[in-house]
Parts: sequence; structure tokens; C-alpha cells
Amino acid sequence: MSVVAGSPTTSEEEAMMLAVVRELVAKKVAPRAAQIDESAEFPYDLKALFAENDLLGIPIPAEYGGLGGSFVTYVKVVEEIAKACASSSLIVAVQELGMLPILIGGSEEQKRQYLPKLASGQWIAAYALTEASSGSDAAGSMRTKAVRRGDTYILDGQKIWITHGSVADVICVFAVTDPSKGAAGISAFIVEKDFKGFHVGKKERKMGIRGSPTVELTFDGCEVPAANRIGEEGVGFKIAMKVLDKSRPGIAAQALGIAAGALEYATNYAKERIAFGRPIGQHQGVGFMLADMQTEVEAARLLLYEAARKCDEGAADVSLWAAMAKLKCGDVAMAVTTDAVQVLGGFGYSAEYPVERMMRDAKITQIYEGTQQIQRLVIARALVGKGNPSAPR
Ligand code: COS
Repeated sequence: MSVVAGSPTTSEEEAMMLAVVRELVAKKVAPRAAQIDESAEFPYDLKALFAENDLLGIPIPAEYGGLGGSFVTYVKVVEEIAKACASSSLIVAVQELGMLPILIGGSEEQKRQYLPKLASGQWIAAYALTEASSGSDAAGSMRTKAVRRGDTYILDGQKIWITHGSVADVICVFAVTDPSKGAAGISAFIVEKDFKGFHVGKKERKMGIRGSPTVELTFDGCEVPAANRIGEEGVGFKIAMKVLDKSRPGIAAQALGIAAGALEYATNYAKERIAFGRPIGQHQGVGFMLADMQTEVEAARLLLYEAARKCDEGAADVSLWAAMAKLKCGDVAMAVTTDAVQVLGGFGYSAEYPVERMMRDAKITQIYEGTQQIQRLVIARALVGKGNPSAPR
């Protein structure tokens, strides 16, 4: 990759990088997409390909082995990959998600110990926040606990829906260190897969993103060195939220890529498929659908790139923009892929064509990294504040 490590990506460097990514996607990712979905296996070959091409640590500073690029470049790369294969785009996006707690809250030593291995792709990362009883209410219902014993924390509990949990070498885990303090009693830990008491459990059978393993993780007296706590005790939830502010644009980029891929496929189909003597796209019923799809994709793209720019500049309102980008791109992905299936008619419903996979893949972008309802809550709170539910009315 010809991007100069250590400098923010210029538009020229970004263009070069995206040209490389487009070629990789056309030659290596697109031909594998249907089979990755069918087999529901993690594509290690594509992980290696992305690692070789420096795609796994784009916004990680060069001093920690990353490319030192921008979030804008990062989201564009995720988008390009997701146009062809949503599962494969998660290799880049979840590596970022798993690294961010260390980058945002880790000590210098932790950054030097873990980030180079993750940015190079030698190790795979995951992020473990969600539990059976704690999805949207991430702080209030967390049960996994961490109790300090000397230089070690003992973790007990279970996490669910952990993307890449079964292939990860290192997982950033959130656990309660002081149950009396709510969100302020949560701490973050770096857990390596070989730590005693760490187990990978059931793998989910999913509607979409089937090449991206989603699993349960169990911590059964799991021994984590105190040196692996990220930040002070009690700052874990804030780290978790700051991470989501930067990772939600990555999922928005995945959603946008899925939508753009489906739109391209449906448009080409509509130019070739003849009905009543002309290409179906030239019938107003289909042409207007394509027009709406195109408009929505471009609107979502502008919102996402602005959110990514806010990440790059460390804007104070990044939570708002990340949530708006995730909300818009997720909804556009679902609507556009559903319409793409409609444009293809019966063929759209067949696994012989990619749009049904894209529609299945799109759905998760309205659910994970915070449901669309949570995005609206974050946006509304940014506008009018949270308030105090127990205050007298
Ligand atoms: N950055 C920094 N700090 C943040 C923050 C952010 N984006 N969002 C919240 N915080 C802080 C708050 O300021 C508060 O700290 P103080 O009490 O010191 O002010 C603390 O974190 C608790 O925040 P809050 O009171 O808003 O927490 P809530 O329990 O009301 O929940 C939501 C907030 C709902 C937004 C959060 O639980 C959430 O995002 N849930 C969805 C989780 C999710 O996305 N899961 C997907 C799976 S993980 S891939």
C-alpha cells in the first residue's frame, strides 16, 4: 500500500487507497461473497488479504503500527468492501471496534503491547459489552462482575452476541467492579483468549452476516492481570460509549455499502431486463424506485462522511453525528435492499442473485451497535437533554 504511514491521509493518498481496495474487492472479495454466506465460515484468507494491504488499522496512529489515516478514509474502505460482502467488511470494522477501547482509554504500555499486533492483523480483536439481560440498557443491567484479588481481577459472567468472539485473540470486556455505582461502577479489561477461565460458547445461526461469527463468551473465574484494566476502575462505561461514538460510523459505512451494492445491481438489472418491449428501468414504476434509492444512498453517504469528519476532528457533538449516520444508513440499507429485491422480482428472491443476501445482511445494521431506537434516544438527548426521570413533574 502506497499510503505514507504516520501522516493523515490526504485526498490523493485516500484515492490511491480506495483504488487498491476496489480492485481487491472486485478480484478477491466479490467472487467469494456468496460462498462465505453459504458456508457461514470466517474468511481467514480475506483477513490475511486485508492485513497485507494495511486495512486493519487505518485510523490507528503510526507509532502503534497503524496507518495513521483518517476516519473518513476508514469508513470509505468499509463501504467499498460492504458493497460486495457485508461479512467481510466486518473484518475491518470489528478490528477497529475491538482496538478502540485500548486506543481511547489504554495506558501507553497497553497501546504498545496490543495495538501493533492488532493493526497488523497478527491478532484479531473483539468488543464484549452485551449480555443476555443487558442490550440497550448496557449499564443498568450488566451482570458480569470483576473482583480484585491482589494483582488479578477475577471475572465471572457471560456476554452474548459478541462479533468475532470465537476468532479473536484479544477481547475488550466490560464488567461491574462496584455494583453500588451503576454506570460509574463498570470497568474495562483486556482479556486474551488464553487467559484461564475464558471460554467461547454457542455460535449463533443468523439471518445475515453469516461469515462473521457471533458467539457467547463465558468468564468462569477468569483471571485477568490488574495491569490489563483499561483506565481507572469505574471509567469503563464512558470508554464503552466513546468507542461506540467512533465505531457506529463504521457500521453506518457497512450499511451504506450494502445499499450501494444492491442499488448498483438493481440498476444494471433494470437496464437489461426487458418487459413490455423495453428495459424495466424505463417503466416509471421501476425508474422512480431507482431514483428514490439513489437519492437516499447519496443522502446517507453525505451524512456518514460528515460524521466521520467529526470523528477526525474530535468534535464535541460526535455522539449526535455518529448516531444520525447509523440511523440513516441502517434504514437506507434496509429500504434499498428490499426495493432491490423487488426490482429483480422473482429472481430477487432467489439465492442465485446477490440482492436477497444483501437484504438479509442489511437487517442487522438496524439492530447492532445500538438499535435504531437507541440512536434516536442518543439524538434526542443531544437535542433536549436526558432529564431526571425521578424529578417531580
Ligand atoms: N461519551 C462519553 N460519556 C458518555 C457518553 C459518550 N458518548 N454517553 C454517556 N456517557 C456518560 C454519561 O455522561 C454518564 O456519565 P455522568 O453520570 O458522569 O454524566 C454515563 O456515561 C452514563 O450515561 P447515561 O446516563 O446516558 O447512561 P444510560 O444508562 O442512560 O444509557 C445509552 C445511555 C442508552 C445511550 C447507552 O446505554 C447505549 O448506548 N446503549 C446501547 C448500547 C449498544 O449500542 N450496544 C450495542 C452492542 S455493543 S457493539
